[in-house]
Amino acid sequence: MNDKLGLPVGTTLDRFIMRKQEDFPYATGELSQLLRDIALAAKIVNREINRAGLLDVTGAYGQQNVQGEDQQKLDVIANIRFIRALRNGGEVCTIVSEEEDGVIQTGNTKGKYIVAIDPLDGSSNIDVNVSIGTIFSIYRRLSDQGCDGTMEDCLQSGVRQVGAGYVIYGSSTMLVYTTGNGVNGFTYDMTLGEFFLSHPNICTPKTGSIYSINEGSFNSFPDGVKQYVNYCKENNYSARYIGSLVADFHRNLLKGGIYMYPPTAKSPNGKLRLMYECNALAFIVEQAGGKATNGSQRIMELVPTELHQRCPLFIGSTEMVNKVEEYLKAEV
Ligand code: AHM
Ligand code: MG
Repeated sequence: MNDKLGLPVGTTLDRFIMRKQEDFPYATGELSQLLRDIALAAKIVNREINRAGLLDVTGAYGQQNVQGEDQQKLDVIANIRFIRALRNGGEVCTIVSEEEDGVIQTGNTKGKYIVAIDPLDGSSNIDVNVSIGTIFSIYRRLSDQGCDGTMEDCLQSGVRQVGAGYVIYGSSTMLVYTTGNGVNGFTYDMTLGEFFLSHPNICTPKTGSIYSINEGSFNSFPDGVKQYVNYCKENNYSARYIGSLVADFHRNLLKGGIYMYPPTAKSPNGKLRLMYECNALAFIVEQAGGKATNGSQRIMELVPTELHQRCPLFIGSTEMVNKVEEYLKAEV
């Protein structure tokens, strides 16, 4: 926030995290440190993205990730930056990343936390200067400290998240996160190199009039989704689809709306990944008063069995998610 002269008067992310920690007298500060490490990596990635057109880092890297998707150079760069920051920070023992087949052991065997991350989501939009994002979930390990994190530590359901957030690299860069006590958003001031609290206590509207879905796949949507999309049109809702999950989600969170990625012929389980895309946003939307399901079950209660598991996603304003669920239920 700025005063009348345009000078920043807001709380920095660092101070905010510190104040929150003071609310919990027995907290050791490790989660706070972890959040600061993520913020640091986000600043570095933001710098790389801003200079992307100048540094020859746009375009394909020439390899596919574990999911058979073409990696972009910036996917690889962001992956390296976040892993490095989490490794150096020391609080995380194990990382699950969209860009890596298996788990990444940081060597910090005393670290208490597991992080699941999509380092750069929507990266096919980089070349055309459209908003992209980073999405992360934080879990406390179940195994004892002193050794690497286990698969059981990683495959925890979303209800066990202790923190989650995203960074949107947009017309301005923002970090939005929750540790289970509401949702707060911070805008990056590039000139000062700081995130400032700009969106305290974000609450999402109960309903809205924006629907976000890739309608090009309409013919292979489940009938219930087809009917809901038609319902949106009959009610003159606005269709808004950037094709960058964080950007679509962020707009709907602030304005009210629904984002949907249903099963399609091309992606029978939906396209989005439970562990580092759906769970994090589900935690945030619930903390902001919204809802996230796979069409019938709460996203955060799904139990992952694989690191890169996909699931359908219906997320946003509660009344809108309820409505599409009604149509899906009537279909059976
Ligand atoms: P990615 O993780 O490979 O970038 O894919 C996820 C992205 C989301 O950001 C976006 O909402 C979705 O894929 C778009 O998919 P589609 O082009 O099938 O609509
Ligand atoms: Mg992604």
